[in-house]
Amino acid sequence: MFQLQRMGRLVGPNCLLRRHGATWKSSSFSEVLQLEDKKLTGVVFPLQGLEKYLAPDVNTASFRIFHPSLHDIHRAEVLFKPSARHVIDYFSSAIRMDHAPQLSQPEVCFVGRSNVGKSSLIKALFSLAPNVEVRVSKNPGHTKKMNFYKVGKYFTLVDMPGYGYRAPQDFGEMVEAYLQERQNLKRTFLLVDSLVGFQKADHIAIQMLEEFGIPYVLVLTKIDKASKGLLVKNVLEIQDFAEKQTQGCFPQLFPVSSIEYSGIHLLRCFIAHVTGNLPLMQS
Ligand SMILES: Nc1nc2c(ncn2[C@@H]2O[C@H](COP(=O)(O)OP(=O)(O)O)[C@@H](O)[C@H]2O)c(=O)[nH]1
Ligand SMILES: [Mg+2]
Repeated sequence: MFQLQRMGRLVGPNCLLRRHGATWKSSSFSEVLQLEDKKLTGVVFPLQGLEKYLAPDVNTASFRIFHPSLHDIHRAEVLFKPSARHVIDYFSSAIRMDHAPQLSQPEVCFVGRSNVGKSSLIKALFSLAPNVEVRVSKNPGHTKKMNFYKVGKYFTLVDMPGYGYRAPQDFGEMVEAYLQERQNLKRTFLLVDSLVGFQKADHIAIQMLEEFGIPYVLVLTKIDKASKGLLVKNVLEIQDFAEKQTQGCFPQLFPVSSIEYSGIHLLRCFIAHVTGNLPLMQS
């Protein structure tokens, strides 16, 4: 048993682009495409956006392992837009594995320390479906349930209870049972806070995923809050760790900001791809 518990510019009448200091915010890909090239790269491919801050000898090959075309990113976005025939919504919650809904469609889950940004990330992924009620707990460590969100008949996203700070004792067991038993689980996203990097609880979670042989992906959250220096340091350390010290970890990190939408379009595309809904035309 793993001890997880211890541990403004307007360019058209309907344009949603808003100027916020020096930052552009947009959740829709067609709007993001209107950004000038440098900003577009930073928002859509945050790892490449960091390349200019790296020493010239740093090997950035792992920054482009998943590198879909802009066309593929646009195709993926269609899955995240609801319509009368494609309903995206909260489905149910469970406090134990035997309460989890029986769903056969592919599933991905989001795990990480309390407050790392799991629910906010799901909200950002669903920003094109603003009616989805994403359950965000007011007090850190109080999301005790697994929350299931169905994206039509294509896939399900699962917001898992946080581990670490003030997490009740049964959290580890619930997460552990889900990861081991869920047949339709296609990928686990483990979120790490870009302000603090890996914490002890993250290493315990990684050890568990490695031991179970579950494929997982590291996501670096809140990148809008970290200085470029800190971000580069954490990105390089985490990439290096993923490449050299893990078996089941996808060797490319996904940095995101759920406030500025950086990395969100790429992550939507990756989720569509790993759930078998988007064969890539180019990669
Ligand atoms: N600046 C910034 N804050 C974020 C981001 N993601 C989450 N937060 C904040 O971090 C806190 C915890 O987020 P939440 O999604 O509830 O974390 P969870 O416990 O992992 O579900 C909240 O105050 C969020 O507003 C982000 O990308 N940028
Ligand atoms: Mg939450």
